[in-house]
Amino acid sequence: MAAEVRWLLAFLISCAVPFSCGETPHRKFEYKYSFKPPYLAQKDGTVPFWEYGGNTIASSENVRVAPSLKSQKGAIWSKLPVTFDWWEVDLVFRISGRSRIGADGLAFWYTTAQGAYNGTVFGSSDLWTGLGIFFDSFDNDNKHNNPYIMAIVNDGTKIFDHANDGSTQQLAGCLRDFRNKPFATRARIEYYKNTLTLMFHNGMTNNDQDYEMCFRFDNVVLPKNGFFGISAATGGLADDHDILHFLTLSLYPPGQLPVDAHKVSLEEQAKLQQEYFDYQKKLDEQKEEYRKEHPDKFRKQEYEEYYETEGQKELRQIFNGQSQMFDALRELNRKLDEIVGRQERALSLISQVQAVQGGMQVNGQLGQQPVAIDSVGIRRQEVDAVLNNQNIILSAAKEIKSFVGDLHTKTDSILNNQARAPTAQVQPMGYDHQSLMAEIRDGLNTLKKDSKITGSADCPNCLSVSMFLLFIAIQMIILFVYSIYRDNKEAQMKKLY
Ligand code: MAN
Ligand code: CA
Ligand code: CA
Repeated sequence: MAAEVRWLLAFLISCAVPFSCGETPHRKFEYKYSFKPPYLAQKDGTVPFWEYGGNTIASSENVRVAPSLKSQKGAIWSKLPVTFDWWEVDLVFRISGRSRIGADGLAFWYTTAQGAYNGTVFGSSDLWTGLGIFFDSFDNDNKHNNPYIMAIVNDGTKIFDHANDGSTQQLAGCLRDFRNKPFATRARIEYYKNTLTLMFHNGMTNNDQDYEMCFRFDNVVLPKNGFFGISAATGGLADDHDILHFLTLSLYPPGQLPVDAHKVSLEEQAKLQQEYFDYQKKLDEQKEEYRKEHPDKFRKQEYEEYYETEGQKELRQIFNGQSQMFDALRELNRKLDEIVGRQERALSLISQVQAVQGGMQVNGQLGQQPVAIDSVGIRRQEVDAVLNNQNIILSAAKEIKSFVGDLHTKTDSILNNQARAPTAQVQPMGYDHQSLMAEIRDGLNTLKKDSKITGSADCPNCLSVSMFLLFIAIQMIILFVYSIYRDNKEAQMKKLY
């Protein structure tokens, strides 16, 4: 494809998307065809430039077109017919209810005459002339295609097909959920140069720009000087149908904006804006000065920050309660894991015992006395025996522990004493006796050998038997005296510690 053709195509597509060939229409806010909070309804309940009836309730914050009660109908209509050809209406609304399925829905109207307040089509009149856009929440034809948004243009002859959700009469539509959303849902309905466009915001974010296209339909011819209206109805099922904003803008092709006699010039606008900013700055400075001059008054306000409203208190309590519940659940979970672990260990032990039991039974079949084991696998006496053994081991361990403790304290005291008298020697008990006895034993053995030798051959230089015995006796006496002396010395040492 040639580059020129591609550029031309791109240009045509870009022209087709935003209105006609690059033209952005001028927009003018029309307050006589709009309502919004705050002070949406006056103290007497009226909404300026609007009329409402049926079960509709208007408050300072919104218009509840139909409340969530069975078989309710209501509508709100602009008092004045529109005086401009092209328009955009920004609807901000909430359709909410406690049941999984709601009913019946909300309608936006642009018709040659105001409709009824308790009509058969979403709370308003059938056989209308003009446009109806329906936010149909209930699936009357059971085709599983609701909630649905659709446009129907009527010339005053068509009876709305409620049983089939108007599916055979619709001009355009889209399947969108608009019930129970975290933020308000929005619809931007634009009628400009016979093109009807519906942009939808699904209320899942708080971003004003999150619109997506529901439909765009060309060659739509609507009557001039129509009335805007909103109606809603409930049936066997019910939702609250609330309108928060109804903002109308008149649209004008470039260069066709009507000259307003009261309109201020651009220069004057800039001058006024500058004045406003200056005033704002001056006000901020004065506020700061006042704050410095009267610190006491502001301290009170500071303290007020520490107090919480009933709502904040309730929220905090809910949060705390939920945190506690979460902690308790986590603790329960941990305990459950522990129990499961223990159970698994017990089961593996049982299976081991059963394996042993199997082996014993095999042995019994081979001629030995079979051992009677109950269904669990361990007999009561065996358990008792194991427990007794465990107790014995435990007491033995305790004794060992106390013995080691004693030993420890004694060693400590010895070491302390040693530290106090570094020259003192601590010798192991009984060492000398053993070494002496070993020496005696060795001596006797040598003597035995010698006597054998003397008995077998002549030995003129050898000792006589009597001399030998005397020598032994003297040695024994010396050893005995020495051992008594050592014992006495040790006893004295112990006394000293
Ligand atoms: C009933 C009737 C219907 C309505 C549904 C849902 O079946 O009132 O007209 O659409 O309830 O409210
Ligand atoms: Ca329906
Ligand atoms: Ca349906």
